[in-house]
Amino acid sequence: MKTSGAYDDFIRRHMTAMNTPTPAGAESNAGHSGPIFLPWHRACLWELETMLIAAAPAGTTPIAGIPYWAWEVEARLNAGNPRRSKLWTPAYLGGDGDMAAGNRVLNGPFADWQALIWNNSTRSFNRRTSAGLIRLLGRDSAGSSTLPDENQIADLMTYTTYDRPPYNKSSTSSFRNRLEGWLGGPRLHNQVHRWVAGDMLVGTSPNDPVFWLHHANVDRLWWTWQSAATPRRPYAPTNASAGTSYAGQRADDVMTSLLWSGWTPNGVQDISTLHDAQTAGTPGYSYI
Ligand SMILES: [Cu+2]
Repeated sequence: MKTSGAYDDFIRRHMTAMNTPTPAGAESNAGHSGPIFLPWHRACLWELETMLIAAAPAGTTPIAGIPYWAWEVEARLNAGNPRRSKLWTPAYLGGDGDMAAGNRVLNGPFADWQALIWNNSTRSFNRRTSAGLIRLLGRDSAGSSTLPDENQIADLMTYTTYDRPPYNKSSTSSFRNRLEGWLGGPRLHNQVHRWVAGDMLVGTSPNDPVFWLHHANVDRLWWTWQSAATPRRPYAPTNASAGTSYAGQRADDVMTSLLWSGWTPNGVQDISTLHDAQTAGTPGYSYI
C-alpha cells in the first residue's frame, strides 16, 4: 500500500480535512476541532483496516485489525519510562529519532519511508528527499514531555455530554473537546501527538504509522464512553438541534475528505454495524 500510493492518500486526505474549515469560515475543520473529530477518524480507521486486510498477499493471514496503543498505562510499565516500550523497537514501529541524524528514525519496518510534506506557501505536497520519519519521543521542547495517564481517563469519563456549542476548541463540558485535548489542554489526543512529536505534530501526521495505533485508542475510549449507558450515549449536535449553523458537523451530514463517500457521524455510531455505501451489510469491528 505504501508502494502503490494508497497509503499516502490517507496522509493527503487528512491534511485536506485540516485545510477545510467546516462550516465555511469556522475554526473547526472537516476532521478536527469540532464534533466531527471522532466520527471522521473512526471512518478513516475503518477504511485503512479494510484496505490492509484486503492487501494481504495470497497465502498469508491478513491482520486481525489495527491494534490500539493504550498510552495511558505506560506510566505503569517499564519503570514509568514510555520511551522504553517495545513499541519503539525495530521489531515494532522502529525507535526514537536519532539526534545525530536530524531526529530521523533509522531502524524498523518504516526506515525507508520518505514522508509526504505539506508546503503551505505553494499549497502542495512534496516528498521529503531523504528516508526516515522524524520522532522526538518526549524530547521536543515545543511538544509534551509526558503521556496522558489513567487519571486523565477517569476525568474524561465524567463528561457525560458528547459536545456543546460553539462546537469548537472552546466548547466546555464537552467529552469530545476533553478527549481531543483542547479543553484544559494539551491533554489526551493532542498530548500524545505532542509527545511523539516530529512528523506527528503536523497535519500530515499519518506519515507515522503510530498515528493509527494512537487513533485506535482514541476511538476505543469513545466507544467505551458511548457504551457506558443504555441506550448508548448519543452524538451531538443533531441536524434538527443545530439548524444550519453547524453544517458539516451534524449527525446526518456527509463527511468529506474520506476514501469512501456517504459516511455520516450517525453511520459510524455503532462499531459493530459500521456502514457506508461500500460496506453496507458487512460487520464492523470490536475492541478486546
Ligand atoms: Cu487527525
